[in-house]
Amino acid sequence: MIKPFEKPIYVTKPFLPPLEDFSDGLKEIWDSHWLTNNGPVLNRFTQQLSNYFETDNVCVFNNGTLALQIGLQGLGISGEVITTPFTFVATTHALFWNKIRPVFVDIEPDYYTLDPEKVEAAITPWTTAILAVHVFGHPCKLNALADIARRHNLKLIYDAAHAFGVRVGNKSIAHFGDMSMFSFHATKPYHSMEGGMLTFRDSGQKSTFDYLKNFGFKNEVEVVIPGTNAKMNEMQALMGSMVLECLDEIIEKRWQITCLYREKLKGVPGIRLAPELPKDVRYNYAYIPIEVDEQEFGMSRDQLYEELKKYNIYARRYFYPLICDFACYRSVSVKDPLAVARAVASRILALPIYYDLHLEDVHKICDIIIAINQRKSNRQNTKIKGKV
Ligand code: T4K
Repeated sequence: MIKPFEKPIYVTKPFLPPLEDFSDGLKEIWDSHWLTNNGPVLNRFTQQLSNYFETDNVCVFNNGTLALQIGLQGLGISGEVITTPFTFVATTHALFWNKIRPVFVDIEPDYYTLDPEKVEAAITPWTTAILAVHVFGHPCKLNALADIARRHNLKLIYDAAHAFGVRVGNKSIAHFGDMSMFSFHATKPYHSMEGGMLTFRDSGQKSTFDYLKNFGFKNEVEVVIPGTNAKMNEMQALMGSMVLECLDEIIEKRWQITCLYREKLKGVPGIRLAPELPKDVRYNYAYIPIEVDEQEFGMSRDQLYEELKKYNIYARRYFYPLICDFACYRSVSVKDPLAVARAVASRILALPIYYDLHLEDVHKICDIIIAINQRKSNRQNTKIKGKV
């Protein structure tokens, strides 16, 4: 029997820069007494992001949810938006807060992103945009979605909350579609404690987003739009700036962890990992989602999730239930049967991955999964023999 971990192993754990370095940064904030409202640290951080993403069209927010909400408002999206039910609930909430009707369509089975064929079939005269999610950092079907958006004159918006650092064909993923939202939440590979960002194609939008996140102020005496307060503060910006400097190292470590999971779980009956991404994708290894096939593995995803807890491993069922099954969205009419999304939501389990996770611990997590599987198969074999 493998011993449980002494301390809980959560699905994620934020990377933190050395405390002394953060304290040095805090000193600058203490000296300036400038805590929020476009302070010097935020301005410097915004410039770093702009360099990193190779565009001036960036706008930083206090979290990803408000970034997306404001982005939709700023682009004037209304009516119906075609989107995925297999995501974090904030994607749909951002539509709701803009009084936009979500039209849920199915995902594709490999990487769990929106299925372009289903998108095209769901377009109505009220459709104004597609809101797709690079779920787990897996790039959506970029060309197919762009083609549909162009032919139907729709805005193409990406929830790229999981995709910081992802590149496709040597271009940042931020350069696809009309607008992308990135989350800098503590649970993400890249973070600023809380935070978010929009990148966008049309530079003319920048001032609208800036006004919207600051109550609509254009200057001290003019409010040009009923905005809200979604500003990032100086401490978030300091964290964001420091974590950005370590991003390559963070991604490298997550790559090692992912390779080990892939190697160890390969061939375990009933465990499926997403296929390797195409060669032109530089992935950020944001999550380790596995699908658990109840028949082949010998137990359901929920049973495995509970079993892992006995070993002090806290995997997460990202993303279950589907958004359309949450009480607050059950009244939304859904025409697509969502066959793939339903199956995936019932089987998906995100395993622990974070910078501090030792490779020995990854070995152990996999050994535990293998042992659980073998124990179950042995019990089933004994039962069958007993019947013969
Ligand atoms: N769109 C998508 C597709 C998203 O996934 C998200 C957020 C958004 C939009 C909205 O972006 P933000 O407004 O959040 O910027 C977490 C995060 O809170 C959320 O940001 C994230 N997606 C979602 C996928 O995961 P929970 O409720 O699962 O997090 P929680 O608090 O249970 O944390 C998970 C584990 O992480 C904990 O068990 C322990 C560990 N943890 C967590 C925190 C917060 C730490 O070790 N330290 C920490 O500080 O939602």
